[in-house]
Amino acid sequence: MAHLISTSCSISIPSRSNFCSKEQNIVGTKVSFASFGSQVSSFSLKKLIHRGERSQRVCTIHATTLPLTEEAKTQPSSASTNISHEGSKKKRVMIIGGDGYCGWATALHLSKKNYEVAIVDNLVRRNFDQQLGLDSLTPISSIHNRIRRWKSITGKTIDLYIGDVCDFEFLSETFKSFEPTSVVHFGEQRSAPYSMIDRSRAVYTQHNNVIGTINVLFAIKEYSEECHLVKLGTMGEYGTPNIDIEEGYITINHNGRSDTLPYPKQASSFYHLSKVHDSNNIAFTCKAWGIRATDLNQGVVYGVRTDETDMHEELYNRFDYDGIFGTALNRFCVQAAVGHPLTVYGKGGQTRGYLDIRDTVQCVELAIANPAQQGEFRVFNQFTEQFSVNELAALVTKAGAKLGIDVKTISVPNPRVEAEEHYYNAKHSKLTELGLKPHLLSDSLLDSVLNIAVKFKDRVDTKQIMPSVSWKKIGVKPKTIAA
Ligand code: NAD
Ligand code: USQ
Repeated sequence: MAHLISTSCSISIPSRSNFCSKEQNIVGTKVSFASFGSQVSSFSLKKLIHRGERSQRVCTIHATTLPLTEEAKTQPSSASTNISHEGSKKKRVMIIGGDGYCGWATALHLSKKNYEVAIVDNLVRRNFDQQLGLDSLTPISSIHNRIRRWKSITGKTIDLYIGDVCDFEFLSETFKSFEPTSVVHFGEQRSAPYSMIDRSRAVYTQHNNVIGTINVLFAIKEYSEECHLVKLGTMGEYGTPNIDIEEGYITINHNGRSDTLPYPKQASSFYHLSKVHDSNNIAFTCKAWGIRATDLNQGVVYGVRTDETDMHEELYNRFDYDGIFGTALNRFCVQAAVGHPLTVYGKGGQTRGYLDIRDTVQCVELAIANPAQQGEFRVFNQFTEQFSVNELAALVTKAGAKLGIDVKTISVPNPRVEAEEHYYNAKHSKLTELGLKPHLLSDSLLDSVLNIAVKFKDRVDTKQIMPSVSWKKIGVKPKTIAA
């Protein structure tokens, strides 16, 4: 049972690379961040509670924020009591990056499905917003309030560990304390434009992502050898080759001999490259140490609502629409809602795999429920449909017309270096074979994403819509993004 140990203890988020300045320490209840000459931000941490029987170091443990009297009063809702997962012993899932877009929705989904869930997050994503003057379209509560609200509605506890997975000491303590049977690793810097702002963000992205993942691999080897790693990779690792994209591996006949080899990787940003490096490191440790891992090469995610985040406004997920963290379809819906022309980069023939956020959570659940074998490095392509940017623009234009919105499209000079007209046919059958029931991009689904955009359109800062990061102009000098 969790118990209150302090309302003002000291936690430190360790500083690494240029990104984390000396000020990036949490002292008492106040946190300050300063980096790249941009804004300084702060937030409060309240009511630190830990799991007494498991925790070993006070500084790593930071769990629910419910007042204890309120915790005792809450009961599981009827919605949650009839859902359980297989197996006599509860599976313990550590969700790294559980305060983010995919991670938050997944944490709630798995908690509702009766998994024991812990979120590990250093909250750096919220700091990027403050540094760059960005904000989610949807208002999002603090992680503490999110978890408290979840507990009050469902009676279910989500443990919380605030810290950086690049700090191995911190990560070790979370492993020893929570003893995960699965780790879902979402906790990376995930924006391609962010990684292309300047040298320091490129270095930060690769350091954060590659070192964080290596640490997770070492933690599994050291503390939890049976633990299944479910790692979020990206379809962008493959690039846009002029042949079909397979799921992870391709069989090649060469000079009379044949072998099944990792599919060639041609990533097109320092972010996407960090995922390639992760995949190589994971594959190596599966062979060398017998780690069991699933690499989910996810396409672009869209939407914001899941059954669980819909339960209360304090459970709302984030929805990025800006030129750095916003992704194509989500951006187009917001642009339509505020009367901004849809920003098609270049010729608009760029084709990618897409999926609804409700399918992200489903895919992760399927991967956990059907784990890789010890020593296996399994790769699933995680998307449900392919679209070109022009096709997305046409779909949003049609959906806008139904709502009485006259949607226009402009061709913006492409800030990226990428093929604008190309062949694209990526396989994605392995998750379907495991039972994925996709939510395809129907008119009604697009209406619902557009409706969310319309509902919150007064929160949109239209200055953040146009792209501000150029792949070709990246330089050494720290660049401050104009607010
Ligand atoms: P997000 O930025 O919303 O969430 C990432 C979370 O990880 C944030 O809460 C952040 O604070 C945390 N984090 C980052 N570095 C950390 C560290 N060193 N230690 C602890 N926590 C850390 O991103 P998202 O959109 O939820 O993406 C999650 C994962 O899925 C990423 O790995 C991303 O590459 C992958 N992915 C996302 C998409 C998409 O369309 N959003 C598509 C394909 C793959
Ligand atoms: N694009 C436009 N206009 C826009 C925004 C994007 O034309 O306003 C184009 C881009 O040039 C690109 C495509 O749309 O060709 C997709 O861009 P995106 O910003 O939606 O997605 P991307 O940068 O690839 O990254 C996102 C997530 C990342 C994830 C990746 C999956 O941020 O974490 O890894 O999707 S994938 O694209 O399959 O690699």
